[in-house]
Amino acid sequence: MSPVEMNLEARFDAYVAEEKKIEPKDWMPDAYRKTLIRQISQHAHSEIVGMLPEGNWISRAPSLKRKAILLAKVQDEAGHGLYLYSAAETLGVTRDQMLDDLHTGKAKYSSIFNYPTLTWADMGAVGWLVDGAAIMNQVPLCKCSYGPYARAMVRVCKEESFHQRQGFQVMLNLAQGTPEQKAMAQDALNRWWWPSLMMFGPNDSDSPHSAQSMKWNIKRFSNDELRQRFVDMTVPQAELLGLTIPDPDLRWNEERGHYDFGEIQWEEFYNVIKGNGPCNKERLAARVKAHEDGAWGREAANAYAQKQQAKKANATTHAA
Ligand code: FAQ
Repeated sequence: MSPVEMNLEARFDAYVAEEKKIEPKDWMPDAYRKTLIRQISQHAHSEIVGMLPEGNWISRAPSLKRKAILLAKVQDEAGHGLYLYSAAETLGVTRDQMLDDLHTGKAKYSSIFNYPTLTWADMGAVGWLVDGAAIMNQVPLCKCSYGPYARAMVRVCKEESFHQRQGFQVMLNLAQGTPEQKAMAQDALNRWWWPSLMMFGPNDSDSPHSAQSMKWNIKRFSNDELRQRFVDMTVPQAELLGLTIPDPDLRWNEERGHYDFGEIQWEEFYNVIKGNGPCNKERLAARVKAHEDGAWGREAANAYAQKQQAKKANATTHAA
């Protein structure tokens, strides 16, 4: 690194340490830019792949009201994807490049969306647990050092909070329903609990990016800290629902002031993120097909934008 670059980097570190925001045109270390592109694009991919498991139930929602709520939620996730792709684009990567990386399997998206949604109760469990975990992870990102990401997160978190509540309400209705409905809610909790804990990423000791991302104020809390907060928040909610968290080692630890919980099956996590989860192939195929089927829409939008630009240029020439 040249002395000029060293100086720039020291100033950058000091600026970030003062809780100031980095904006797209500011100088930033290459590795900071690269980490943000990686994290924000993976996050964007998660939002749009995340539409698929719930999209699966729109046509089978048990009432018109539930259908409308689910439709709105799934649309919100598309919006989150858009804000996030736009935030990543400010770092110099194109949307085409990001989508290409997703479609070729080069880019990751959240492990959680590679599990199937088998019953209506899964709509409750996804909202309650998956959106609950997403909020826990994303509220601190509202204070991340990169301005466009932090600002996108403010709106995302407000919407995620509505998503979490609608999921909890689905679970509550089922848990207070017939014994069959309660059993369906319990079964969904059994299947979604452990994958939800995996969403926070590997244990801190096995997380290659955490230390640097925390120094740069991108991540404000470690994977394990956020996972613990999620467990502490969710156990009383499960009690309120009258459901049992599928972990025989789960117990309140008076000394720590937190719940202790069992060992996560990391082998399963790594298997899923390598592309071998129950639905990886199906999810990727659905995204590629949606992209190909949408080509005409992108072409039409581009043609329209070009026409508008030409019209504007024409009007300016005539006015001059
Ligand atoms: N799945 O060193 P770390 C949502 C990868 S919420 C897949 O700890 P980092 C809302 C990680 O990328 C879900 N891969 O990495 C919604 C890295 O691999 P790489 C999305 C994972 O980045 C709800 C490697 O493991 N939320 O979409 C996962 O410091 C309902 C080592 O890990 C976000 O993306 C995982 N779970 O920390 C939508 C939040 N965990 O890149 C629809 C923003 C780790 O070197 C319906 N992201 N990996 O190849 C983050 O906060 C961070 O990126 C973490 C990972 C915490 C996910």
